[in-house]
Amino acid sequence: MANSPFNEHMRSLRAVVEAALAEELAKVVWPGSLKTAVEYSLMAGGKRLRPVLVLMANEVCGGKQADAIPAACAVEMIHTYSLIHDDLPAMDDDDFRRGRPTSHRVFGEALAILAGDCLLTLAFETITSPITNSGGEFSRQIAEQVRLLAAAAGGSGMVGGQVLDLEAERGTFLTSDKVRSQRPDEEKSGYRAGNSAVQEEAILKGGGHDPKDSTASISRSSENTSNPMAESCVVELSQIHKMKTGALIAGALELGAATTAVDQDSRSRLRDFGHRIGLAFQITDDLLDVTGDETRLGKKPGRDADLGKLTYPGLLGIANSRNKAEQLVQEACAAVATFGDRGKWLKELARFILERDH
Ligand code: GRG
Repeated sequence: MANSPFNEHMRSLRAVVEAALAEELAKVVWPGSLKTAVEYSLMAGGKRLRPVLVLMANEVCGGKQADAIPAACAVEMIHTYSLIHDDLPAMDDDDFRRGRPTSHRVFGEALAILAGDCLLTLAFETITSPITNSGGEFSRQIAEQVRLLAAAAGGSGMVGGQVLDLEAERGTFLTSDKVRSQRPDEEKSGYRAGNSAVQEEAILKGGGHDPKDSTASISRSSENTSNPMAESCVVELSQIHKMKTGALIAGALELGAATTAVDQDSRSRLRDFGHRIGLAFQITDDLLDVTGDETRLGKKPGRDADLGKLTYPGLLGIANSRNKAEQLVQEACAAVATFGDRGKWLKELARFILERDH
């Protein structure tokens, strides 16, 4: 399995990403401390899932890989910035990330915040770099990529989802009793579901919830409980993660497609695939926080329970959460079936998300 064609392909795409990121960093002219802090987080390994998705989407759409590399780097820069900020004391207050002490533990809070800010802006510099490389000619395709990246990362995507997640943790709308009463008995001793308070109205009105969006029904169609109260909690949780984790993953796939001249139908199929694997990824992440191994994870498991987070295993139990993730991956694979054999790497990657141990 270690040398399967899929693993070989993943290794080669990751190597492309590592080299391209190193090349981007080599070009910057910044104060030394800032560069050191950015390099510390950006070059710390990581699965490189999102940039690999950009490259795979470009590949499945018949594009040239070189055209997708700036977008792939930009997505990973934004992802890394989000991890640095998410680990800060004002958010999750984590000590370890990617197997090393978190940025603020090493460089202090101020420099960690600035390293995150700098990665966010570097992402836009990088994605627009073909403009300068091509002698100043502004291409419509690059403008579209900038729009997609900003939408995935901003208030109707990742940042908006993070806000809803914080509100779910700290607020008061969804009472803790409502959540506590939904936990399956088998899990009660394992972890707290938390003092959850998702602001339902904000979720229903806001955050990229487009009624015409074919993925808007994901959470309901993948529902696995006959309890309406638990169902409503899971719907809210799915909406948070559709934005917080899913928007950048779906955005990566759509960005990959936008580096080619592929038709709209293929593009929306890739976005749909992304939303479904994004949710499956988050469910797996929640499961790993309960069942994962510290050495493989590169951070301590059990943080969700410590922080009182609302999670899928907390609401549905471990077995139902696994089934839900499995169902989402099947739906994702069906969405890209029209690509035929060219879609095989995407399908294998969807399975990898389900089976990952870190
Ligand atoms: C702070 C603006 C801001 C946003 C934070 C996505 C996010 C939003 C924070 C990450 C919190 C978290 C641990 C979410 C669970 C899912 C997730 C994104 C895990 C980390 O991604 P991986 O597993 O990490 O792809 P690597 O290190 O492999 O890149």
